Amino acid sequence: MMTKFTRRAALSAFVAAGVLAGSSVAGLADDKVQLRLATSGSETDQRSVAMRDVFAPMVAEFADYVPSYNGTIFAQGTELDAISRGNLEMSIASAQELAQFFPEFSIFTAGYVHQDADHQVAVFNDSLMDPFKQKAEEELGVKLLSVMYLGRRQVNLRQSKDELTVKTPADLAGVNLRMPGTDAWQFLGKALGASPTPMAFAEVYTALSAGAVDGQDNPLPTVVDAKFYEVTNQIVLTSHLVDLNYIAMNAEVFNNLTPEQQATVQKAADAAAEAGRKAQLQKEQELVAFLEEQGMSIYEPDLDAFRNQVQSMYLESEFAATWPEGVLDKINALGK
Ligand code: KDO
Repeated sequence: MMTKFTRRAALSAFVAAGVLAGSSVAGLADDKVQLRLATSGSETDQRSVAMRDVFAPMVAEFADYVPSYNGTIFAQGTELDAISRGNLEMSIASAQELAQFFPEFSIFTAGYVHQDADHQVAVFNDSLMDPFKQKAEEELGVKLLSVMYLGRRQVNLRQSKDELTVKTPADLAGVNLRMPGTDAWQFLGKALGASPTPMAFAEVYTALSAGAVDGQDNPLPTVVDAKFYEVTNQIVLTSHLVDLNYIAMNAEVFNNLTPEQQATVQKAADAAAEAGRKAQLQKEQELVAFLEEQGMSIYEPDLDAFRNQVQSMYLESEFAATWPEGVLDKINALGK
């Protein structure tokens, strides 16, 4: 049977002939760039789906996209350090993680600053973002390619609405609210009026199920995707953070691509971010009915009470002291 003349067949022939040895063999074997992406998100999360189904095919000619989900390869919050050290090429990063390296990134983590998904895109593409992108690239070796929409974070509690009705932040006093581990997240939990507990995303379902925490906060699509509705009874529509992620890539890997490949990677990241954004927004519309069918109580609190407390706490915080002069005004000016 005629062996189909493939790169692998040629390689075997060369190796057999001792023509090629060492790295040149590897070079022939797979001359594509490997783009390993680590995320604490699931495979079915809309950001993961968009990266697999939109980004990967668009770069497939010169890059192998290799995703790992649920924090299995790198625990949540360790991805940027791994990228910086060259042990990972990509992640779906957060401003909260970046704020651990550069405190001024906390401006993008502050409650009630971003108004909606379009506002996030306008801010990320505005020149106000240039110093932030530059710092991440020059000091951490991480290139922020595009902004992804994670969704409006809501307070999700084990207690039934009859047991605990949340109207104002005062009603969250003493509530043990799981928040992700970084300082910016813990502050957001306090600003909501709760007692925050740091915990990795992967542990949240079990902690809710066991009653180790009273609740957590995430957008509705995450509440459904992670099945938190199975172990909670209410959602308070605080929309306290219109949350985002960044498609992050090792800057050296990006810079070593040809200009055409760099343009394709940028286009693919923007296309994936847009596809994920649309899917997440669609789910946010649909899932209220689904969650009510699961027996969840879903209701709006006194949004002014939450907005006023959260915004004033941020403005008086040490986080605000790190925000470059005028940036908050520019962000607000880009909103509706
Ligand atoms: C979470 O841990 O609650 C969080 O929503 C924080 C986000 O920054 C992001 O890490 C997200 O988890 C994961 O992508 C899982 O959805």
